[in-house]
Amino acid sequence: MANIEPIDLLMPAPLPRLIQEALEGRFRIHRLYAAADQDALLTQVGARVRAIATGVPVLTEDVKAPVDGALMARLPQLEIVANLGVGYDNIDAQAACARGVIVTNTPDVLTEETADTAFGLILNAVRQLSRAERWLRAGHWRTGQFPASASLRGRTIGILGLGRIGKAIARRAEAFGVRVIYHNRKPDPAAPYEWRDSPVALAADCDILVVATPGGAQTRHIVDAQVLDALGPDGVFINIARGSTVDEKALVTALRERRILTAGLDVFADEPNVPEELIAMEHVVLLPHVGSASQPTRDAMCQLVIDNLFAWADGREILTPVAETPWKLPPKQAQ
Ligand code: 8YV
Repeated sequence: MANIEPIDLLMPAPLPRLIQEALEGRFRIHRLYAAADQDALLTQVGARVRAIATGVPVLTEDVKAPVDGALMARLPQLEIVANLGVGYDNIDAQAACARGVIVTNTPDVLTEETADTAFGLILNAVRQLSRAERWLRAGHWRTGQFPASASLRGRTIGILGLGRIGKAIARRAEAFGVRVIYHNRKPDPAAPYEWRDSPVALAADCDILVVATPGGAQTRHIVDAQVLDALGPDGVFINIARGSTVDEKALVTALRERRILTAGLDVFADEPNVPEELIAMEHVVLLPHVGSASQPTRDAMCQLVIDNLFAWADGREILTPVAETPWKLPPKQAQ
């Protein structure tokens, strides 16, 4: 092993130490985010880079690092892009497919954690728990009574995107005695819930609309003013998917005008920038994209990134390629 030449790997965005330490030695990491002159770094090492490791949550306002066709064009030897996160809308998977580059993500290991967060948001938004706690801490209990909230009892949860995470949310809803309906492009014959043929129809027939779709162009603004109006003045909107799935301006307007009751949001259109108007709304629950962010789950996600990269480096079958690049071995290596 000592004689093996390290593989050049590009890291467009900073990743947790667990990943960085595990890769050191076998990989030569080029930290694009830390380069004073990114263009110069790409010119210098681009032709040698065979792998990318990246992720969404670590991005800040200053470090937006999409892995797009333009970047891939500068990396002619690229074979794999390993993403920390189940969502990979930060990567142009079609462009990767066209180049025979495998994209991997981190499904399954974060499903239950993210569903827990979704349910926390649902309970919090419906019962106004964060607001009640702020009220207590501010000393108001000595002189008054916190107003009664809405209830989960007898309500219907509408899941937009009944995939792995959507199903885990639905299972929780069942345990809470709450009815579930859903919308996917096509009905899922194995799903024991009623299907609705559009986001508007789903919103019209539920009380709590939960978005659990992937992000990206296909689901951009899938929740718009019309969907929010269909949800109605007693409706609760929950998003643990991607900020891009909702027209955020329409959401702010609907909340301001009380055309929906409240919202619980873990994701935003331009993270980490949250619209001031949302921050000022006491009845809305806002989280800093922590859906999967427990330490054990984040560690499991990191390990899957590491395992995918080492499997590829060793010529073993890759564990979790995404749908657009379903190869277990990169076409370039299999040739
Ligand atoms: C993380 C997520 O914030 O997995 C996802 O798609 O949004 C979250 O788990 C992040 O993407 C991890 O990189």
